Amino acid sequence: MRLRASLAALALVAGMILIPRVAQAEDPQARCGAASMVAQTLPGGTRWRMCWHIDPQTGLVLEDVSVAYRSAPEPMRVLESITLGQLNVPYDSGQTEWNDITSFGFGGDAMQELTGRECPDGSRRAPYGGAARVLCVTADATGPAQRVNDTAEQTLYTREGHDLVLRTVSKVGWYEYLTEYRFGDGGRITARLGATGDLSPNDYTIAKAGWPIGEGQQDNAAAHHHNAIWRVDFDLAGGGGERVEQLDSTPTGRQGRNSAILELTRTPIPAEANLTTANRRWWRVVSTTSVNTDGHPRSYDLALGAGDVYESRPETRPDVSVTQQRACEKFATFNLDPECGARSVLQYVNGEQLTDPVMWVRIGFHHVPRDEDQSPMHTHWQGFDLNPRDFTATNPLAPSARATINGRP
Ligand SMILES: [Cu+2]
Repeated sequence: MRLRASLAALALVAGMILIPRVAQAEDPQARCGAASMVAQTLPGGTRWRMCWHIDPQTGLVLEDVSVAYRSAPEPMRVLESITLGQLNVPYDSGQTEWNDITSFGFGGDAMQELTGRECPDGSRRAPYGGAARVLCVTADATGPAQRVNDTAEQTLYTREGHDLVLRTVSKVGWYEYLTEYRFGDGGRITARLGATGDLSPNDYTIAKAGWPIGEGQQDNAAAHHHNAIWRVDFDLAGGGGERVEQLDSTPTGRQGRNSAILELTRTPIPAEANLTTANRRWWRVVSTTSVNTDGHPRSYDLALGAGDVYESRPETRPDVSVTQQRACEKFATFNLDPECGARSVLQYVNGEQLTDPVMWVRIGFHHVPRDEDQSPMHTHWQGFDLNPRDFTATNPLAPSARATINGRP
C-alpha cells in the first residue's frame, strides 16, 4: 500500500513536469492550425483542446475535442464534432413557425461581434480568415467541485471547479441566441442555448395561447417553443467506432432487508433508433477499442436537461435519435442537400448498423412570456450534459493522498 502510494506520488510529480510537453504536442490529428484552435489549461491542470469555426447555418462548430488531465497527461479525444442541427420555433397561436438554423442561420450576418464588456477576463477570437471577434473564451469558476473531510487523517480536501467556456451570439429576428459550450475540469461537456433579445412584436394572440404583458389584459404575447436539436459526433479516445447502450434501473418488486431491490438493465442499441426518456433511463456511447486502467471501456453518458417536448411534429417527439455518421446528414430537418436524399432525422433512422454513431439531442423550452420579458428579455437557457463514465480509472482530480483509492477499500 505504501509502495503504491509513493509510486502514485512519483507519477503525479512526473505528470506535473510533463504538462508543458503536452501543451506543445497537442493533437497531431487535429484538422486545424493554431488560428482555429482553442487550447487551454484550467487551474486544476485539466487541459481541453479543440478546433472551432463558424458555419453559416449552424453557427459555432467545435471539432476534434480532446481532454488531458494532470494525472493522465496524454490528450484523449472525446468528440469528433458538436453543433446545432436545428432550432424550431412554433408559436402556440398556430400563426407562426420558424426554423432558425436552416431558414436564417446562426452564422453569416447573424453572428455578432462581441465587445470586451461581453467577455470579461476572457479572450475574444475571430474565425480563421475573418476580422470580427465573435467567439468569447473564458475560464469560469464553478464553485465547490469536490470535498472530503478525512477525519482519520485530519485533512480537509477541497477543490474549486472551473469550466472552459466558449460562447457566440447570433441575432436572428428579434431574438439573440447565445450558443455556449462548457468544458469542465472533471471532463463534463455542457451544450446549451440561451435566448435573449426581444419578444416578437408580431406575435400577439388570444389569452389562452399567450400571456398579457402590457397594462390590463389586452396584449397577449404568444407562447412558443424553442425546440433545439444538437448534432453530436463522438470519437471516444480517438479509436473510432463506438456502440450505444440504453440503461434502465427498474424495481424488481422484491424487497431487501431495508429497501426495494432495483436492477440495472443494459440494452444495446445496435442500429439507428429514436429514443424516448423514462424514469431512471439514460444512454451512453461506449468505445469499442479503448479501456481505462481498470479494464473498463471508456464512455460518455448523456444527461438530458429539463425540457418541454413539442409533440405536434414527429421530428421533435423523440428525446434522442442515434444515426450512423454521414457528413451530408447535417440538419435535423429541412436537410435539402440533393446528394443526401434524406430530409430529416426521422429519415436518417432507417435501420443502418451503428459503427460511428451520431446523437441528435432534442431539448425543447416552452416559453410563456411574462412582464419581465420587456425589455430586453432575461436570458432563458436550455441544454444537456455529457459526462465521462470510466474514462479514467479514478477521479482524475484526486488529491495525491487519495490517488490510490480504487475499488473496495
Ligand atoms: Cu422565447
